[in-house]
Amino acid sequence: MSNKVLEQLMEAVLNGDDDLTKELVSQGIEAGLAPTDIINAMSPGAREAGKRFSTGEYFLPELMMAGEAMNAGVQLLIPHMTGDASPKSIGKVVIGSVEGDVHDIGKNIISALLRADGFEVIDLGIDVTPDAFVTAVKKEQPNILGLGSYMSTTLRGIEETMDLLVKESLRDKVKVLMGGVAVFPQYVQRIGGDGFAEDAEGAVKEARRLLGGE
Ligand code: B12
Repeated sequence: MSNKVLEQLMEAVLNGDDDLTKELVSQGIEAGLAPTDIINAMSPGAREAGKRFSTGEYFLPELMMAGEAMNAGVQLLIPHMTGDASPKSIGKVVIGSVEGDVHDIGKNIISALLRADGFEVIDLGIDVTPDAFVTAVKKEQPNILGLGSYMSTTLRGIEETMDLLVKESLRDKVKVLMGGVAVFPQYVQRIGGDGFAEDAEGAVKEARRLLGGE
């Protein structure tokens, strides 16, 4: 039964059917599937919607509906990503989607999984300016700064944030973890980031690695 749920989930997200997505996610939770497996089943639906949008087969309303369906499923899953609920924080992360970028479903998943893993997460939300990231780094003194960029046009936000960190003499005080569909390992290396992950489980592993490397 569970495999069938996972197969149907991709289609439900792609079709922007949020009721069916929520129903299938609930069935998956009841069947004892891991939240990350359920997310991994929904993500190809969102990716395919993006592909169809770029080829002109989907228009903005369909893109929005796919995003809403994915988000509805993720919101149901977040309370189930609680980990061992240990009150002790293993490290602090400030995270946000960069300036000009309102995509946040992936970032929200990462924030939830990092919290579940014992990190204290300060989520600055979407469309976060370099100034706002740097102000938060000064105030919160996190171990890790997470920058999410989901469009080629918003990669500039990552670069400007890195430049401002250097200018404010903060670059060696925080590890910078980067991700989102517009970001690639070679890019991260080129602009001097400390870590990259292409999915949420990878992000938790990278965050732990960066903590250990301090
Ligand atoms: C849903 C969606 C939307 C929704 C967003 C809803 C929301 N609340 O986020 C809406 C409809 C609002 C939207 C709007 C737009 N979108 Co849009 N959108 C998508 C879509 C289909 C799916 C994104 C998603 O949620 N995926 C599911 C999540 C789980 O995956 P994810 O984001 O990749 O996150 C995973 C990893 O990347 C990683 N990760 C994510 N964040 C981070 C952060 C860190 C620190 C780390 C380590 C890892 C990490 O872990 C996550 C979990 O596995 C993508 C297609 C795609 N391939 O991504 C297009 C896409 C990103 N959008 C695109 C575009 C063009 C737009 C618009 C400009 C459309 C328009 N004409 O208005 C606007 C821009 C708005 C803006 N200013 O930001 C393009 C970008 C192309 C480009 N230039 O690079 C894409 C790629 C579609 C395409 N192929 O054309 N969009």
